[in-house]
Amino acid sequence: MDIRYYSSRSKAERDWILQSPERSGAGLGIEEGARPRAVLVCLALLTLSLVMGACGSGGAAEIEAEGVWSRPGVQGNMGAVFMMLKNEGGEADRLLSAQTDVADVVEIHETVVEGDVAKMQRVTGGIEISAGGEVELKPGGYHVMLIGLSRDLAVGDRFAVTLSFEKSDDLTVEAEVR
Ligand SMILES: [Cu+2]
Repeated sequence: MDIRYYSSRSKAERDWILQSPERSGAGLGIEEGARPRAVLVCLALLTLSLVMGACGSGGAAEIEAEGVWSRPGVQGNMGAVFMMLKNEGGEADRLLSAQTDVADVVEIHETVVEGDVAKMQRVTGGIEISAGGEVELKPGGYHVMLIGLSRDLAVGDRFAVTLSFEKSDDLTVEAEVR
């Protein structure tokens, strides 16, 4: 028997391996055991790169909010927040909801005119911002409705509003009371 193959092993190891033909594959067994781990690492890296790719600028929606402002208001009454929403990404997205500490309830509304009556209604399904497009929330149109102000909003005050989208991450912006 040629034992040079085992020359890097100690005599005790050689003897142990040579005792049983099945064990002669022990060295390979370690290699084979390592293979599933390598596959798992590859899968993990692939998953990570896919996740990172989805977060990059490659087509995903990327919303920016500019000129965020609010009307003044009195505690207990209603208020409204306006802004310009820009989608810098390559995919359409939707503003679905908003949150703020200064109101009990926050809804996405639009003002619609029926005959000579202007009324507000909730926007079902959110406000769509097309890929590369922009939508202005402005008096007489879309707005973030603040129902039940928890404090007075005086000109010059600032407060945080968090916007939630269908695809983009939540975006917290500062509204200025004008
Ligand atoms: Cu409204």
